[in-house]
Amino acid sequence: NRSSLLPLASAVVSEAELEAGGSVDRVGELSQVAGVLGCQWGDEGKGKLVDILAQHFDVVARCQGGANAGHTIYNSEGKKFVLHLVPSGILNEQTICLIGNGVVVHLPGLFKEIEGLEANGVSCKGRILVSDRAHLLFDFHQEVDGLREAELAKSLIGTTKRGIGPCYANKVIRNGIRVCDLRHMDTFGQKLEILLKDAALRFEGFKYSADMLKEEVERYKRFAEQLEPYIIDTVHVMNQYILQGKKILVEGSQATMLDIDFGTYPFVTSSSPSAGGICTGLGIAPRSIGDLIGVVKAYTTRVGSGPFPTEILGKGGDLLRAAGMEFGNITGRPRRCGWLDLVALKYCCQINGFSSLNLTRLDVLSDLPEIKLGVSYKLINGQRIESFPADLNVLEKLEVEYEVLPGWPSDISSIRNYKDLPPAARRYIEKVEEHISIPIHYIGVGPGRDALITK
Ligand code: 2SA
Ligand code: GDP
Ligand code: MG
Repeated sequence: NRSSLLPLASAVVSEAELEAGGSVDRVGELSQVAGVLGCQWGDEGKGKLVDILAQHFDVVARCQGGANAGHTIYNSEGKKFVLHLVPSGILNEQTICLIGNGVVVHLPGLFKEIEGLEANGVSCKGRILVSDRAHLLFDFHQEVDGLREAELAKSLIGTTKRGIGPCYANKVIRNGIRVCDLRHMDTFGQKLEILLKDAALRFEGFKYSADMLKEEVERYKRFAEQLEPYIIDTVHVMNQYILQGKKILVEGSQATMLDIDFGTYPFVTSSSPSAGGICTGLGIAPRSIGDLIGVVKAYTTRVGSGPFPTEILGKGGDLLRAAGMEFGNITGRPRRCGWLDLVALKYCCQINGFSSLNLTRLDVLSDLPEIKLGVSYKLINGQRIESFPADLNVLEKLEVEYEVLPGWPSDISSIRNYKDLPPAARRYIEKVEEHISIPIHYIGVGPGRDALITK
């Protein structure tokens, strides 16, 4: 069921469909195991789509990242929730929310998030499962994250300072502490001491004492008890769910351009937000995964440092930021804004093999006299390239070639049928499809649950 491999004709809404209203039920068509992944540098609106699709899935699972994610969703009364570790299926009462082995879990943050949800009437009891293989992210990881950034000074990555890199570093260097270790509190302190000693040796500014260690172990003894009902072998559970025919939706966080392997390294996160991260982060086989939906903003944003070929510097970027209210969910940092980059998007689509795309925030582009689409890159020597370069030196010097399309001077946020979109908005969508050869099945025209056009 990979419509990305089908000819583009499948992407275009037929005349008959347009006559019928141009709105198609795409959700019912999704495979048993499906995924929603970010296509750019994060904040594309993955949470919103996951929340909407969750009504049709039994399980929503996170496979990578941690509380660096900020997924914004709204309930049917329009109440806003920003989720960091809890999967975006939580507002749908029937959905089980699973945190897979690939996620790094900050327990104080997780419990705070659950408390906040419960206080706002969202029942989490018995609905959240946490992998016994997931790595624990401690407060000290966050401190180390800050110290590393301070050390990098001008060339800092611009992390969320949520401790993500340091925690994955411990995982990969093989001295990390996992959720299952909470069941052995007798040796927990020794393991934690090794990590703290390491940090103190490495960073002058990092202080720890025997008393601090003791206090942290006592705190984690309480967390261990509190977490016990949530802990499970999620690999076994996920594979059982698949055999039982349960519908599973995987929620990506961050995005392919921030992927540790495929992103603009070193200005990336420390996990695999691309398709491969689903298998490694949940322990399910590639062949069990069907549809993957790529979520892409109608323009581009990036928070943090690193190359951004289609960035609009100066006033133009400020205007787009103001129109889209583009500020980080956790850190409140202004997001850098730019045009849609089809070279980067094609690269991302190659890596992930999306069956369809969700183009989000199309409403934000309303009222612009013209809209640019980055269609190719030209190197300093004039050579045109079709692939996304690995080398930051190349990326920083290249020139982007644009196609300029007319804008539409009207508010589209209350439109629900494709055919009712202004012709220029449809032209923009179809132009992207033409370049990417993947159908855009979902179009976001507002933050609310209902503000989605299916095509
Ligand atoms: P980290 O913290 O180690 O993962 O940071 C490494 C890079 O990854 C980027 N990153 C993000 N980019 C956009 N949104 C993210 N989540 C929050 C949000 C961000 C916020 O939803 O708004 O509040 O600032 C996210 N998480 C990680 C990060 O900016 C670095 O470039
Ligand atoms: P995520 O990290 O990919 O889930 O995205 P974020 O929640 O960080 O940022 C996306 C922002 O855009 C949130 O504030 C969403 O409520 C909002 N949003 C999602 N889709 C749309 C859309 O189609 N139009 C508008 N105007 N806002 C949207
Ligand atoms: Mg976000």
